[in-house]
Amino acid sequence: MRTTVLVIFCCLGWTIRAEDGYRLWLRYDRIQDVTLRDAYARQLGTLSLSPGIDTTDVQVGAALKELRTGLDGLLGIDLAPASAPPGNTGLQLTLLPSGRDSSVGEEGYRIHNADGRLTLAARDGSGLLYGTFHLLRLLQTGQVLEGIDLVENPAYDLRILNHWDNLDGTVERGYAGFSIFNWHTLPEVIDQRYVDYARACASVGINATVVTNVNANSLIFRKDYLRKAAALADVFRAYGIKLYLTARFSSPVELGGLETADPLDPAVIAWWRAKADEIYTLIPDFGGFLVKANSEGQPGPNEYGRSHAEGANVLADALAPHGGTVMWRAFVYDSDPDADRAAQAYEEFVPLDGKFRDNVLLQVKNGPIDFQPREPFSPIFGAVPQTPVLLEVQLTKEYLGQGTHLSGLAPLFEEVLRADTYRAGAGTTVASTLSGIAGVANVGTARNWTGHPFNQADWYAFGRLAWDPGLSSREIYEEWAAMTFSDPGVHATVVEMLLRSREFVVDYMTPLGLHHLMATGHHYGPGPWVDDLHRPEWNPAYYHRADSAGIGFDRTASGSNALAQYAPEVRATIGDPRTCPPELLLWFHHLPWDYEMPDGTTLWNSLARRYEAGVAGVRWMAEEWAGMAGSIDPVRHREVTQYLRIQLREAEWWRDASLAYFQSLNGLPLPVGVPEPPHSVDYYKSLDYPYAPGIRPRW
Ligand code: GCW
Repeated sequence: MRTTVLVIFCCLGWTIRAEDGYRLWLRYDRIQDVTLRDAYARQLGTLSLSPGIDTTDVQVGAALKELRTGLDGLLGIDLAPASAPPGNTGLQLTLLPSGRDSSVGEEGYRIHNADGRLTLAARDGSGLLYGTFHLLRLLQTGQVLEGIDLVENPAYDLRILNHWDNLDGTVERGYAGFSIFNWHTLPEVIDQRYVDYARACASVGINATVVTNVNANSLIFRKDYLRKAAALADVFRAYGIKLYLTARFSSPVELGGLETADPLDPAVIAWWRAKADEIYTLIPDFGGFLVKANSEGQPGPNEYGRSHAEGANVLADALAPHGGTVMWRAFVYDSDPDADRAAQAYEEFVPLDGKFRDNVLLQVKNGPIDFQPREPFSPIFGAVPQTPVLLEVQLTKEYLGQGTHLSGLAPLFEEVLRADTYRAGAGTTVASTLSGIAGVANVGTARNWTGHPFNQADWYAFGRLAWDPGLSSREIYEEWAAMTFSDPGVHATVVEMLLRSREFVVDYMTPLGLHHLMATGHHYGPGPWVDDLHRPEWNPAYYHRADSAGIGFDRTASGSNALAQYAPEVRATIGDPRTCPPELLLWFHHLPWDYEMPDGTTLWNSLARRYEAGVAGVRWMAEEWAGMAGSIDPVRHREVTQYLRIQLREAEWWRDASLAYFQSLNGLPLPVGVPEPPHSVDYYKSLDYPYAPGIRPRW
């Protein structure tokens, strides 16, 4: 895992090393503050294991290995595990017998310092592993260990990454290279990346992963592929990570040779049972299936006149004897020209509440449309009390700059987790309604895993929030910055950039509640003018509804009434444009261009200024970053500089193309301070991007 590290120059006392980003936040470079390092070394210099600890347990083994690697790097000490007798000083690892210290649950841990001894206590191997990573994080972020006494338990049992990785190695909506899972060389070749991926996940508390795309391929269920998947599961097990696979609903036909995939057909039921049994012989702790059905062309139970619950239940029944679960996605919409896409998932799934088996979770995207830079929370949260729900967020930046734009996602995650659904009275936050969190992964074969170095922070933040949704974005970014960049002089600015950047993206792409204005198919760049796609809800014009008189999607009672799907308290605020938060104004309201905003400006002027503010924000980030040149290792500094150059150019493009288009409808002048678009709207319409990620360039 250790990469070639060259000391290349010193700056203000800080040694800046060459860095390629592969080590993520688990860098473990030597702590340069000698006093602090000596203090840690005194506290952690010896290790004793309580008698109950089984060192042959793979998770205990992983914890001990990480501890040795971490302390070797950070402190330069060589811990010899289990060699030291239990004593009064040093570090002690303890397994809590059942009945003792009920504050620590499964996967949880306590770190406690008293009388010169630091104890890490947990109930199981995974708790020791998470506690180890926490301890190392305390050192990496320079925390004082004296008198420490903390207990951590995960908020949710399921904290899962979803890879949209295809069996051919491509990644749908992936912007960081190809899939890290190499189905060609598995199961023999165990790439060190699999181990380091698992370490990174475990370090932030991620305990499950779906390694295949929701746009699924039945082949994954063939024996040879299952053996390959089993090899991955073997690696992940040591890091507390369960493997899941996506299930293509038509697999009984495609792979099983049956004539139907009707979930009520006895042969189909038997096929799924046999398949589940087979999987569990190869992967005894297999997690279960993730399913996208009757959505965007994927097969599903509706084709046989069956409901989503009937479809999910047949898979759930097959997994139940083995303890597996089904995650059934609520991302379902059809192309009814009169329907509001934002209302469809709720209409489909809320009536099914109570009809799913106990081992089915409904997986709901954060907003009612599709991972936009900003959406209101999905009305399904809190509305299906009898069904466990997983929140799905997207780490890969399909709609937020496709991997080249710096845009920290923690504030987006935090916004949805803290949103009040009012379903069971005030304070029924989305977080309080969940049974787990899923994140669409943003990693690939890029040397630094995520392409843009700052995208590592999204992986980090996702895990931390899935473990503890009460954390603030600021706390998370302060940790990440301290672990990722050596010079403390840059941390505050890095944190500010991450905290503010998502709002910049919202402003230069889709301000004031606008949404889905990205160009067709690849979603790269602006395309607000597109209105000729055969499915109405794939057209940006469907979403903004702008004309000479006004703009916005009326989702109140005078429009689609999708607003009715929210609790009365939410409706009361949002339903009136004067009390609706400006960030969501045009999501819920269609308003005239001269509508007066709370600050007295017109809607048009306000909108135009937002576009400009987004661009100014990127300019600010570029200047701040340039100012840190001597304090950040040159490779990562140069990479981010280059990406910021793209981001600034594209932010200007978004602003200019959007304003030119809206001006072509309303003929209004731009307010002072907002530059005229340099080209006509026809020019922006004429641009095409054969190199946009995810499309095959054609002549
Ligand atoms: O956001 C859309 C994407 C599709 C994706 C789909 C989904 C995996 O454009 O590429 O398919 O969502 O979430 O299923």
